[in-house]
Amino acid sequence: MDSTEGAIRLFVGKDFNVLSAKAEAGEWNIDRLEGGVGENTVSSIKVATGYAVTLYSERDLTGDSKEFTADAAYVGDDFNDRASSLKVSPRAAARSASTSSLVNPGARGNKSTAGQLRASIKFA
Ligand SMILES: [Ca+2]
Repeated sequence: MDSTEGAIRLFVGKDFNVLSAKAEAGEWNIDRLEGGVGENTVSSIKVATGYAVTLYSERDLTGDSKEFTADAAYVGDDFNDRASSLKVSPRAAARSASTSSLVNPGARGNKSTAGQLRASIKFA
């Protein structure tokens, strides 16, 4: 598994029903993601191993926020149909014990990749 399949997958239904969009590491307004999911529609989310995602209730990473580090068949009453932006980040250290093959000590290189993605994002 790698990031080419989407570090994060967003679904408009609970229980991973109806795939709507994928997101790689970076900061995103939801309506900018490939797949074209709209704001305030996300109800469940899949998080690839080694990643974490923070959902925000408003655009440009503002408003209320909630972090996920694993799949969530339901984002919760507090965030259902509310997400408008999100931040996806590699979670290098936390997984090193159980999945060492996914995280190498030189993973700092990921930072430059994330930086590139981040630089290419234009919040409207
Ligand atoms: Ca919202």
